[in-house]
Amino acid sequence: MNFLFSHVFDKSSKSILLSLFVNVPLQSKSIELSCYLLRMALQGTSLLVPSVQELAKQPIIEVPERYVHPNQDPPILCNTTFPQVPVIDLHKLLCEDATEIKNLDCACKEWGFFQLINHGVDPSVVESMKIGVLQFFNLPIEEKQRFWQTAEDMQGFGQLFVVSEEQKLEWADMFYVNTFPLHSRNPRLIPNIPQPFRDNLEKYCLELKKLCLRIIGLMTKALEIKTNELLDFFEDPHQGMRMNYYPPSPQPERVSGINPHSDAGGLTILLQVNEVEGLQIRNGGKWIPVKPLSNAFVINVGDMLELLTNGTYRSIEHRGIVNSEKERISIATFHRPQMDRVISPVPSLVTPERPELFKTIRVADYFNGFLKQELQGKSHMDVIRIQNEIGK
Ligand SMILES: O=C(O)CCC(=O)C(=O)O
Repeated sequence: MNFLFSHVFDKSSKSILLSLFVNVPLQSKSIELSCYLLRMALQGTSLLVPSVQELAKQPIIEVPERYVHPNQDPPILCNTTFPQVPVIDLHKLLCEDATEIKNLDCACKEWGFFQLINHGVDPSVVESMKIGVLQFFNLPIEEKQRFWQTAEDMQGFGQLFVVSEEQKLEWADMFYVNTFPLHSRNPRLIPNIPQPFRDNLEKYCLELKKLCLRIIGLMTKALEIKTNELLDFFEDPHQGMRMNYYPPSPQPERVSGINPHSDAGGLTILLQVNEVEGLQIRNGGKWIPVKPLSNAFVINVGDMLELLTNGTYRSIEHRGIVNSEKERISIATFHRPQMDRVISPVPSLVTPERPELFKTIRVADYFNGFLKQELQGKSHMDVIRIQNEIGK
């Protein structure tokens, strides 16, 4: 253990780890829990906050100051015509339809987002997931408490990226879990999720992992690079799932459901559970709503895929807004290379005309840095950007 301490962890991480072990009661020092805490000690935590779902049940007319976000960019008006996020057909892609491959390429270059139809995921698995997540958020608060985040682990119910007591909070609750690799799961969470939701979640996360690998494989075709150049990074990927519950708000224009951000990972697959509008993406300086399509997933490129493709595919800022009448639920499933991988732009996408735009970085370093700060735009990518003529 000492060898591990001195070679893998820096000084401050070692002291967090040691204090964790001292603070864990003897009877709960099972090997599984100890190993889990050891890994989590190096990852992000978030300050504990109360449930917004519970707050929104109160007869309030004004939202509490801690949830008021002044100076938000307005969305574009509904009666103006605006460009729509591209819709891509997976079935056509798998039939090697050259036009659809081109459409995929343009969507990833120009939008960083697309809606995927004919995605091949078993509809009964998706439907069970939709029912399960609603029931899970509607459990009595006393039952949900045992799934709440702790000071040491951001997995569970709560909010992410809360780094100070003064920080404005989002008008939403979320439930975050790591699903793959298995050792990244918190033994306190998934095994205690009520049935049949637990089994459905297992099926869903496996199906989405397969879909992610399919999409990355098709992206390599669109990019005209060797399949393994990208796929190797996503072999046995890390997968995390964030279920979002946005309650209605008495002052929707004053709150933020989820702050503008880009996703740190590689590829995100989002399910808009109850088809209530709320997701907006920044395109051409404007916030464009993504209209929920039934039987579609919203797919987006994350920062690590932007890095790997040397900026060819773009990780785009997006946000979630809330409304005054209806709750909104979404499930974002994130995929990225495993923590110990080192990533840099793939060789085929680095040319004399387009030199490297990003530095080489360990996934764990990028991800942990991302988690330690407030969620705000694409600012974390500045850490890895090389300031050459193209990258400016
Ligand atoms: O709820 C949404 O549509 C967006 C969710 C999101 O961006 C996230 O969970 O990172």
